[in-house]
Amino acid sequence: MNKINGNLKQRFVQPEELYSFIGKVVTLQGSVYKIRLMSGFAFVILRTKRSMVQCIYSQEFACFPLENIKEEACLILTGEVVAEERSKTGYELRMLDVEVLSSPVEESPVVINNKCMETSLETLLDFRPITLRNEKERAIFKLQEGICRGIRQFLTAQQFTEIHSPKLVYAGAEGGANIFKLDYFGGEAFLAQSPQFYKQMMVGVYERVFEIAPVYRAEKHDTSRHLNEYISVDFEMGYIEGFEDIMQMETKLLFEILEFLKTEYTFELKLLNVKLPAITEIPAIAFTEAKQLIAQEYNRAITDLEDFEPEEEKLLYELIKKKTGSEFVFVTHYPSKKRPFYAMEDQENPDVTLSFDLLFRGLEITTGGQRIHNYEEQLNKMKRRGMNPEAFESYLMIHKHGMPPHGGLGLGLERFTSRLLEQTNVRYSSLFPRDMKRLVP
Ligand code: AMO
Repeated sequence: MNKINGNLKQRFVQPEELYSFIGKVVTLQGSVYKIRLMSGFAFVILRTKRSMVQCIYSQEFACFPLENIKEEACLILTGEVVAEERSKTGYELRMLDVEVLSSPVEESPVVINNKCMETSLETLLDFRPITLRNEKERAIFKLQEGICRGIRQFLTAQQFTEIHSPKLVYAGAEGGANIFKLDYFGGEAFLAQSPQFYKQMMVGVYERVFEIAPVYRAEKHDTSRHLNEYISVDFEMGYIEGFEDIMQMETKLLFEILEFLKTEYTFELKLLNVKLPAITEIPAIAFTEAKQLIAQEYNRAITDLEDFEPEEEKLLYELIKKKTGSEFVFVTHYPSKKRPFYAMEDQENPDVTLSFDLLFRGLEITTGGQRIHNYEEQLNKMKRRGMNPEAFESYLMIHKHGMPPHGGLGLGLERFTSRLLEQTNVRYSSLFPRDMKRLVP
């Protein structure tokens, strides 16, 4: 009988260690990213887990014909590491022998090995399984991984517990019509619009919780900032003094994410030429004040009293950047009418909530605020809104059975990534975007 002892054999050299093997013959694995024919030799670029390895093919050293390898073939390659000043890494691999593990059976429908993908967003997404192999395309999602690792590292250090809440739910938390309904064994269920109810429930258990998971919005409009499935970064914390505590925590979180990227993801930051924003302090402005400021400075009429128009978000960004240098701005005290039933109202002015949005480079990336923790207060607000409290019995258990003052936020991972990289469409930062027209791949 075989016994599995957990020791995965490391058969090959890791590309990151190649530098220490100069002068030695090594074996490594990877895919052929690009073959560039020169006179008398060829450059073969090998795509490995994170980096590209420059290899040289020459009949002088190789014991196989170049025709044996094609772009996108998967190889086990044996070669000699030689110092080479002109290579970006300071070395290259002189190809000696290969074992071809698999070879493509069709020509690629789209060129993926140029510096940037020179194609439309549609084509980029249609052929996602292969276009993601482009060096810059995959770097976007490596950076996104870095953002999530930074979040986990910071929040864990702040004693938040990571949770996983259900995505099949009995009711929507965010209101509105953008909820996916499904048949659940003959009954009705929904896809979670957010982990709102569950993260609040879990504050009663752990005091501080967070979750990074997909959520679903049946948005029927096709815009550059809406997806039907996106990754929501949520945290929720108890024993807060006010919603300002949440903004403080988010500011520190963003600062720490950027610091983490600077140390762990320099390769991708450089490759994608990312201009990281400076974060020391983030200005905060009340919603009505922001509306008036935009109207005054840009001589615009205020048409929507309860929300920002996308254009206003961009103008506010310009204005705040000019005045303070910050690329982020918190907008606080949103009108109660526009916020969900769980949002706490300002005691002094119940028309507004103790809530905020964070705008980054002209786009809303976060919504957060303080929640109602008092049972009567929550019940009354639901009744005022014509909701049936009985339908929310399991949620209201937390209010009935003691909850600390608490609040939290939800940050759209794709929106944040996309603004960080200054992309024109949030889909560029979604691995396999879901929108009204796209369910494949
Ligand atoms: P909200 O509905 O504002 O708040 O969503 C929070 C953040 O999620 C992102 N987002 C989206 N990203 C891509 N496509 C969409 N269709 C989309 N909709 C929202 C945005 C937004 O700021 N429960 C509250 C959060 C909280 O108070 O804790 C909520 O979900 O970046």
